[in-house]
Amino acid sequence: MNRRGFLQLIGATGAAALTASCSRINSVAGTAPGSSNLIRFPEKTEMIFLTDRPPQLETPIHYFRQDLTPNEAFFVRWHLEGIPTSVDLRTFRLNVSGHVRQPLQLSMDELRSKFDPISIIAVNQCSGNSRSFFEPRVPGGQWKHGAVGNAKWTGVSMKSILDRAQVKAGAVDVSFNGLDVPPLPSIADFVKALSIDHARDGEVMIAYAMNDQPLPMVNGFPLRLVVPGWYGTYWVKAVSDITVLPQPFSNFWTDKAYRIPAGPNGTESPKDLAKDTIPINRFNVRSIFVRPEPDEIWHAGIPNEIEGVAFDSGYGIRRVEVSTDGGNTWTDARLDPEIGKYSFRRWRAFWTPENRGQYRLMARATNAVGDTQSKEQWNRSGFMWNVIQQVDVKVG
Ligand SMILES: Nc1nc2c(c(=O)[nH]1)N[C@H]1C(S)=C(S)[C@@H](COP(=O)(O)O)O[C@H]1N2
Ligand SMILES: [Mo]
Repeated sequence: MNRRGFLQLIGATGAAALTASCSRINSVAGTAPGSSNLIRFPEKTEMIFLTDRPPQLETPIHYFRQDLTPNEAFFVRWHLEGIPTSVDLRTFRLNVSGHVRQPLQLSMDELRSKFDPISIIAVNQCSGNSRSFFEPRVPGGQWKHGAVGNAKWTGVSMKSILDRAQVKAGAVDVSFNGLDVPPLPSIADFVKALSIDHARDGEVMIAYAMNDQPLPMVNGFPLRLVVPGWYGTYWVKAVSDITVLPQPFSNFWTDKAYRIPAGPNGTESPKDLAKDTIPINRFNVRSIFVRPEPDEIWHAGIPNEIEGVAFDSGYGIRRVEVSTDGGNTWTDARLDPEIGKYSFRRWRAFWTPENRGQYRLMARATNAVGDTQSKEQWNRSGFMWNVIQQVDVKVG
């Protein structure tokens, strides 16, 4: 079904469906640089293929030349095979229950009409973005740098929903469950939680629109949690059940998975694994080259525009420095205007290589509280990669 057919279906019947079919564009084998296995899912463009059951699709880097990542190119990550492929908006309700005086069952119409809408531009990034660069290698989705995207999210603040539900004294956590289901009873349902204070900070939101359009089915239609500055694992998709808890939340996905070493920047040594771990939380600071892409050939004697994006957990990017000589000398890149503290901050630098040859480019971002990127980093889960990126470019 094409996009228009999909939207017409929502308009005409209040129901939306996703055909489960998808097509492989190109089956290049191997991992040679630049060779990507592309796939097309309903409502999505050609994406870098990791897995299809459940879908894990990566955004090609050239989409980051735009401020906002188009919905059709936004990365996709699910844990469980049983993902929702259709949602009937006539019967769908967002349920709010647990430690509240006024449980709620909200229809999409009520969410739109009974609450003030808010919008926020924010980066969503998978904890495992760039995992394929860890050395020694670690198991898990072998993402390059495209398990991240920047979008304008519109919906209702979690605070306004919780206020309407009248949270009782003594609430500790709020858990979020989506419509996806485990394939076997032995596999834990994907449920995540935030502290009650975090859930009520006025920024955490339930989004019904992404870049002013309904969410694509595989990005959480009809509603998803948006947790600005925090890793994607908390951004529960197709969220249907919110439970306020008078005790700390606990399940496989918080007690065993998505934990990082308690030390600085979630780092540990492969030879001496950290004994203390904590739940993954806010983004560290990082920068990603958008141009040149690894296989681009640039020209001597003319100005080439180096371009990238940087972001952090919301302090804001203060500085991006670029090196064109493998890190010996650094110059400041020009930052584009800030379009939101949780957004990508775009940067660019003009560079006129004098001679032909091979050059090593590097970029290093620093945020408003002085955090910068790491020189080396490792952890067993392949989380929070923010090593200063190197791109080798051929000047012809
Ligand atoms: N219901 C549900 N929500 C989920 C997940 C999931 O498996 N099920 N995965 C999470 C993880 S780990 C990430 S990185 C983001 C990815 O969001 P996206 O697919 O829209 O890019 O969704 C999060 N929300
Ligand atoms: Mo993730």
